[in-house]
Amino acid sequence: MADFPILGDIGAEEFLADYWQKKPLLVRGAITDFEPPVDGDELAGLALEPEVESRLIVGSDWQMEQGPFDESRFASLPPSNWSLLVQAVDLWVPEVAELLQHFGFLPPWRIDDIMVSYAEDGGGVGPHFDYYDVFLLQGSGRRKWQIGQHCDSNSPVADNANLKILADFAATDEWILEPGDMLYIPPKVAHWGTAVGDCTTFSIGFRAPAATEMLDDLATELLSRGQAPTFLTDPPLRPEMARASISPAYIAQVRSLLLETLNDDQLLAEWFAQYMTEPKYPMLLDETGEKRTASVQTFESDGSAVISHYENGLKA
Ligand SMILES: [Mn+2]
Repeated sequence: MADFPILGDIGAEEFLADYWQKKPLLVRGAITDFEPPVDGDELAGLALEPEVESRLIVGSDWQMEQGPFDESRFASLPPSNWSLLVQAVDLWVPEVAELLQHFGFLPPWRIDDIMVSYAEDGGGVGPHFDYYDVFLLQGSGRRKWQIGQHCDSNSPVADNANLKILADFAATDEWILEPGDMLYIPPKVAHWGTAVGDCTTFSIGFRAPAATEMLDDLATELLSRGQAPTFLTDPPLRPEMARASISPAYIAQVRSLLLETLNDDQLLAEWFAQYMTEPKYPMLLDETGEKRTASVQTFESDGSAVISHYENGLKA
C-alpha cells in the first residue's frame, strides 16, 4: 500500500523524485468514492460574496468576467460553454480544507489554495500553462484533460484581454477524468480542460514566488529592520573614466554589494519563513481563520541551532 493513497501506486518518495516539478501524473481513483465537498450551487453562492475571489469564463473564446456576481448573472448564462472559478474555497469551506490532508508529502507552506471550478458542457479556461504546480482532482461529472508542450515566457499567447490562452497547443496526451481521478501538472506544461457535461474540478495549487517578488519583499524587510545601510563604493578610478561609459568595474562593485547583502543565511531563513507564511488574504483573517505556519532553523554565533516558528507572516 502506498504511503499516500492519493498518489495511487506511486510512493511519495518516487513521486517527489520523478514527477514533482518534472512530469505530469494521472492517478485513477486517487480518492475512492469521492464525495465532492461543494457543488455548483454552493460555488455560485460563494461567488456572490464580495470577499470571495471568483471569475466566470464564458463562450468558445473564453471571455473572462471578474466576480462578485449578481444572482441575475447566473440566470442569464448560456446552457453550455461556461465555467465558474472560485479561488481559495478551502478558506471558506472547512470540508474543502480537509482535502489538504491528502498532501502531507509536501510542505504546507508551499500550498496556495484550492480553487474549485464548476463548468457546463464544453466549459473551461482554454489551453494555457501556469508557473506553479497543480493537482487537478475531479469532483462531480467528467472533464477531458489534454496536456501538451513545455512552455515559457516566449510561448505565443492569443490576443485575449484577460486570460493567457496559448496560440499553439499540441496535445501529447488526453484523458477523461471521472470523480476522484486526479491529474498532476508541473509548472510550464500546457494543459487544457474541457467539461464533458457539467462537472466540478478541485485545483490544489502551489505557491511559487518569482525572484522579483522575493527581492521586493526582502528589500522591504531589510528597510524595516532599520539596520545601517551599506553603500556602494567606487572601483579604482582613473581620470578618463569620468567621461567614459560606466565601466564593468562599477557593475562588478554593484554585484558584489548586492550579493553581500543577500549572503546572510539567518536573514534569508527568517525572511523566507515569514514570507511564505503570509496569509493569502491578510485583510480577511478574522473571517477566514487562515493560518499558515512554518518553522525554520538558524544558527547562533556559537554554532547552536535555533528553531523559530512562524505563523501568518509573524514570528510566533
Ligand atoms: Mn492551469
